[in-house]
Amino acid sequence: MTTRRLFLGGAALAAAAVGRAAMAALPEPVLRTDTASAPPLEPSAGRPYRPVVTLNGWSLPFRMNQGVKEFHLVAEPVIREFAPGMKAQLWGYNGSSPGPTIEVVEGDRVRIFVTNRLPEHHAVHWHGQRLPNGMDGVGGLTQPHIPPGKTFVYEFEARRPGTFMYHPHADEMTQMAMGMMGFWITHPKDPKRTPGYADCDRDFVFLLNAFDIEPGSATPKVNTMLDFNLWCFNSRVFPAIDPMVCRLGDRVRIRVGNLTMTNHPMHLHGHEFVVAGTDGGWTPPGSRWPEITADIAVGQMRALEFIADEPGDWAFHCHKSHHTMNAMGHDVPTMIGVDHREVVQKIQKLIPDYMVMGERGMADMGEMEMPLPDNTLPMMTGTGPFGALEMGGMFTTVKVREGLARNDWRDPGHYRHPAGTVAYEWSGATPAPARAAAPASASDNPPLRARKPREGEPHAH
Ligand SMILES: [Cu+2]
Repeated sequence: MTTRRLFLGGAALAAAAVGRAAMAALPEPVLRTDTASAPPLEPSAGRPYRPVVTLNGWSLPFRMNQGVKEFHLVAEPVIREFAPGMKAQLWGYNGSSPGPTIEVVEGDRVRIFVTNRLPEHHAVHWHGQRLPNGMDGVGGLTQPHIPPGKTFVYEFEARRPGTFMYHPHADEMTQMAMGMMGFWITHPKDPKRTPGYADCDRDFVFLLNAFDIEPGSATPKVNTMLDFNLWCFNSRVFPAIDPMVCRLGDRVRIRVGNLTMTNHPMHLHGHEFVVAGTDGGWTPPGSRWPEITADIAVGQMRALEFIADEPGDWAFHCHKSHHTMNAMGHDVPTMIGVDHREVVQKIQKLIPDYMVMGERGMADMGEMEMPLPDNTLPMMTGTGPFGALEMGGMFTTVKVREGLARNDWRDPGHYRHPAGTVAYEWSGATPAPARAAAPASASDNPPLRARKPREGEPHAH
């Protein structure tokens, strides 16, 4: 909290400018800086629904005002811990990046107050919703921008059940690169009569987002187009992304929205899932096929559904291998097969701490305690029951356990594998490999001969 106050010097001024009297009619803004996944927020009023769990995030409480569901979003600078040892200066909503998840029910009349405590103007776009054009939140196109210190009101009916996102549509490149985004769930009014929709026992939501933060610094470089170095679920990186804990046999839904600048093939181990929903709605069951990887393009949302029927700790990650790493070391040269012992001895006379890395691959980095710049995470990190995981970035686990209570979301710790079910070292004799016999003469298998262009011909000039 102290750090937050220190950092918000400018924002506090803007807040004062909003004025106590003007704020009196607004719903109290609820702020949360905790990075742990909040338990599902049961609806306090209005139509019933089964709330979601936002990974390393939370759902925004609302108030009912004469039949209208009212929320108060505050756009402001925030400090976000990506993983222990690294905090970033971001922009977000209500104390966190991403902002809180908004949960409503199909048919709800919704009023959202948006207070701008940023140093520049703002506007919020409700990605995927059916609404009056003037509520779509595109600064300059459908509304005037929200100046710093001002509060605007958005009001519309949540017409279509589904999974949506919200994000700035004002200086969008900067504001999204700084971490401004959030999820929006419109639960179906009549779940049993909503085509393609099924109630789930565990319903997780998170956004894919990416940042470019130089090792040793804390503010994202907002002009980066592709070369990001921190690949996140909800502004967190492995090993600090919470596991998704499921009871054996649960019907599970994971809704993933992509607000990065590239696609992410999201991959689940040990189970098959179907894409049961997109940001366009629930998919017809006859259109689904089993998958273990779903590529999620920029600006898309995919709702993945499966039965968690295999106990264990199952990896769930982006399949681009650079996206399961953190910031340090992507630029180091490949040293596999290079014997540089002699050079190292010479360098160590000058720099005693100099280390050899990468001769046998990069796995050493997962175990090595390397000195890093302040506020920097190792490239490959995390430990499991069998040693170093050598991961980072967009990686977490789906933990499937027998005998959990229906509402138990706590991390059950490492999976305890039944005896005889873990890969083990072969201790017997290793037979010589059977190889194909060498050809009897060279003419059976003539050597490949490359012919250079214009070989044997005189040069043109
Ligand atoms: Cu990825």
